[in-house]
Amino acid sequence: MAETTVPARAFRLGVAGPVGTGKTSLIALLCRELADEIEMGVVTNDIYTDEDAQILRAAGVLEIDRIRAVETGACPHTAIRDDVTPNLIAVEDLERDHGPLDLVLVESGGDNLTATFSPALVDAQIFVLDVAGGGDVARKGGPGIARADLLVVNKTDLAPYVDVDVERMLSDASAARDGGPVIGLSRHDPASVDALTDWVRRMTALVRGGGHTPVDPGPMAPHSHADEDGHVTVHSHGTAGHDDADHPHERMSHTHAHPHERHPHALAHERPAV
Ligand SMILES: Nc1nc2c(ncn2[C@@H]2O[C@H](COP(=O)(O)OP(=O)(O)OP(=O)(O)O)[C@@H](O)[C@H]2O)c(=O)[nH]1
Ligand SMILES: [Mg+2]
Repeated sequence: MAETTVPARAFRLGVAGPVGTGKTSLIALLCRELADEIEMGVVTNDIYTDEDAQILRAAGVLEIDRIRAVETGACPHTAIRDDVTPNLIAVEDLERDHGPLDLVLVESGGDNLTATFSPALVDAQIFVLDVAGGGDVARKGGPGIARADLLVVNKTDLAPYVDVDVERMLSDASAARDGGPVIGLSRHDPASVDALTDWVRRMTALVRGGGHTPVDPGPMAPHSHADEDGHVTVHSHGTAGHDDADHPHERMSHTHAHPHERHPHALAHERPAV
């Protein structure tokens, strides 16, 4: 019998980046532009709320039940890198309820410059910076900037107001990525929106056709968090994708657009070979 290389599941595309760079807006844009031609779903990760999911549902860009939220608890990068189970369950729920899907977008909770997705959760990832974070940020590098599958420099329309030279920032970013793809994006610039949607279309076809091997951009640098009581903890993560004892996970939960019974998912998730 001939082997098929087409994966039985959707292309999982992560969207990471620092707080407020425009991850939810980018996802809304992709839904608006592509939902007519690509079967899509979205999973959002917020620390204590499902606010990003609510924003996307309110934007009316996708059927509300195709937008699911994971509440990550204190340590947002944990949910996309060290303990990906609630996200995998949310993705699998979407595929079970609305499948077959072509593309599931997973938004990371806004985090620091070194937060990246585990390849156990996503097939590819976009890292989002914005010009308002400063023209130097791209030069500083880090695993997301250097090795995400695509780097987006967002809000280029704001560059004149924050004294950033966009061309310079894009060429610095390209240098930090050894020539890897970089897109300057503004939702007010249709050509840049086309560049983004073209990249997503091409990646979807590549991944669904079995022609893409996920790459791990690498672990986070040591970093610190303030907890709810204002205590700051500095820590680092192991490189093998397992939990550190000082990371609280107990708050992580998985919520739905409307209540329905939890299904009996096994907690061990094997990633099908692509
Ligand atoms: N001027 C301009 N503003 C933008 C653009 N894209 C997003 N924004 C604004 O940037 C702000 C943050 O956008 P979000 O999409 O919520 O950012 P986020 O990265 O999802 O934020 P967190 O999830 O909180 O980390 C919002 O006020 C958006 O309207 C853009 O292309 N141009
Ligand atoms: Mg967001």
